[in-house]
Amino acid sequence: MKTVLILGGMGFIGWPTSLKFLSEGYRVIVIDNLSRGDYKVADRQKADIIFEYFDIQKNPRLLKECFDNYSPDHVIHLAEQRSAPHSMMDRCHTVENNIIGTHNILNLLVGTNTNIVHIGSMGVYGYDGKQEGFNPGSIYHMTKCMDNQMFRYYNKNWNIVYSDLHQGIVWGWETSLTQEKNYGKNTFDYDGIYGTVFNRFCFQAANNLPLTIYGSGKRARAFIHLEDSVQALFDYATQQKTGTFNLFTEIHTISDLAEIISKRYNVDISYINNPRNELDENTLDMKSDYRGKNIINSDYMDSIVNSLRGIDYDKKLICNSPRW
Ligand code: USQ
Repeated sequence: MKTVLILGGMGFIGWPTSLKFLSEGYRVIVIDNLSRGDYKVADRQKADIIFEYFDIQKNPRLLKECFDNYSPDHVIHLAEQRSAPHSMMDRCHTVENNIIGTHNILNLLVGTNTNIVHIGSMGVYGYDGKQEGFNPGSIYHMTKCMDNQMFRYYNKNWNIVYSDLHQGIVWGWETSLTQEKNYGKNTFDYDGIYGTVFNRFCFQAANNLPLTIYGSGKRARAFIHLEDSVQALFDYATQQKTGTFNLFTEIHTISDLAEIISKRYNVDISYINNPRNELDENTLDMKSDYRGKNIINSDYMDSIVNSLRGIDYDKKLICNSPRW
């Protein structure tokens, strides 16, 4: 039986990825520090996974024990602080967590045949219309650029096989596997720090709140659905391709997304001062290395919006983004 180590395997992308590998017959080892603290771990441990609870940045010794005990075929690295707004409030934590954590893993891959798959971000290129080289817009995106440099170096010097997947904004909630299995719901963030734009709009539409466009909203961004994101992680892990890949299925401006949702669910749009330091308008002329589903503005979107109707939420969290 093949073994996969999924770092951050309890999170929004990690949990469906864990179930995906399980369904493909893998022994699945999840390592997670439960930093968001709100996962129903007891329910999830009913699944046939091995769960190791520790922080890979602070405990390189425990990480080494896991490598020695389980000899993984693949490592999926999702154990990063993944919010751009949070990274602007806690720069040191984001850099320490993401950079040292990634390096702790790479250090243990030397001398093994284990490949690593990591989620980077389309935001590493910046959104200035050039898309040449790296030009990060936040500390979070800066750490993804630095991760990429470390992958390249470890590949050059020790032939470490890595796939760094620069994904667009991952949207959605459940996947077919998280719905089918009875291990509790996947995580969903609607707030202004961890919630990302399209999921926030779905949540706002479901609860009859105006859609919060920052600035003019004429900024183009790339998107990929959670189910595609998980499939890509599985494909790149098993195909063992080395390199940096761009993964998205659709490009829309924020205002186009808001228009689609506003019309479909009859909700208002509210233009608010942009809390972020970013261009107000940009185009995005990028090619994706992944073919997946184009399902924004579909029945699938209806199913997310309907499942978010009437759930308890805290109004103070809708516009709580830090300014930078
Ligand atoms: N935005 C709004 N209204 C909102 C929320 C966001 O107009 O209510 C705008 C932002 O100003 C920004 C765009 O939507 O221009 C995207 O913001 P976001 O919060 O959806 O995404 P971002 O902060 O860029 O980061 C997210 C994830 C990150 C991932 C990244 C992919 O948090 O983990 O790597 O998307 S990408 O953006 O392609 O770099």
